[in-house]
Amino acid sequence: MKTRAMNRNWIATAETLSSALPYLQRYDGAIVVIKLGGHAMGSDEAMDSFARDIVLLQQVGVNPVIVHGGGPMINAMLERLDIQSEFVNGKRVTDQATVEVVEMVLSGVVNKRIVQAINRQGGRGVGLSGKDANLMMCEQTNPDLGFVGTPADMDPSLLHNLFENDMIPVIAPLGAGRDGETFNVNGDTAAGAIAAALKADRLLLLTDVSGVKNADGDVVTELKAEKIREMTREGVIAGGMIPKTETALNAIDGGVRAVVILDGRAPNAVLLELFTEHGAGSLIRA
Ligand code: X2W
Repeated sequence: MKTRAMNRNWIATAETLSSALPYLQRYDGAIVVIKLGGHAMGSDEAMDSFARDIVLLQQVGVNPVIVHGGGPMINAMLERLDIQSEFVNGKRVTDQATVEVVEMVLSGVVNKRIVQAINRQGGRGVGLSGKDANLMMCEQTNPDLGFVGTPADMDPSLLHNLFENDMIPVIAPLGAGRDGETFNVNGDTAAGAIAAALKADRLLLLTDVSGVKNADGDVVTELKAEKIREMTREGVIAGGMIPKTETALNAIDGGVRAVVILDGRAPNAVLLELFTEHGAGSLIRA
């Protein structure tokens, strides 16, 4: 009994690998930007599994770029330091003390955790922020928000250099301002700007919801940009989903081929989306 079950399992594995061929061919040389939100980051095991999928992507010829968030980790550190923090329209009001903590937590702790997980799986992860090689120069979003930045001038040439050397960029969403300021950028916004600068084939927004839901609460697997606008006008897309769909629309306007919003906590979410017929989450295209 046991042997037969094992056999079926292995046969299924071989079939899965075989059926991935057209997808492997389609994504050969493609640039795929993956936003890993703080809420989608789980246990060490989940991080290892995510890293393994990313290293696999790189191994089969995809150029993956990770842009990460870390909102919950910033909150925890601000709390430990007794610094109050509030959000206005999904953006953290960021004073000087806060931006120092944001940079410490994102570039220091969260970024290195991801880099280390990738490298433990045999990849060559390189940790950066938008400051490195002027990747993402920013302007102040709104004086009321303090050091919150909007990406203004992108230079992705460093990323192309890393691709050529089989390295996997892992990017914290901070950018420099013209006067030497450090700006805190929303992770989704940063991922969208980086994907647009690279004219990426895919932007995957890994979050803690399964996708864009219709009025009945069912995930819509494919949507045109116009449908997103309509659902937003009707109030079907609301709350925390709005920054994600806005990022998706901006990225598509900026030249990204398609954006997928999916649940990053699901096992092998990235592989399921890219290399199977099934896909995952909601695919948005022009
Ligand atoms: C975010 C940056 C981190 C982030 C913040 O300070 O929380 C702004 O709000 P998640 O985990 O993707 O939400 N920046 C301006 O976006 O993290």
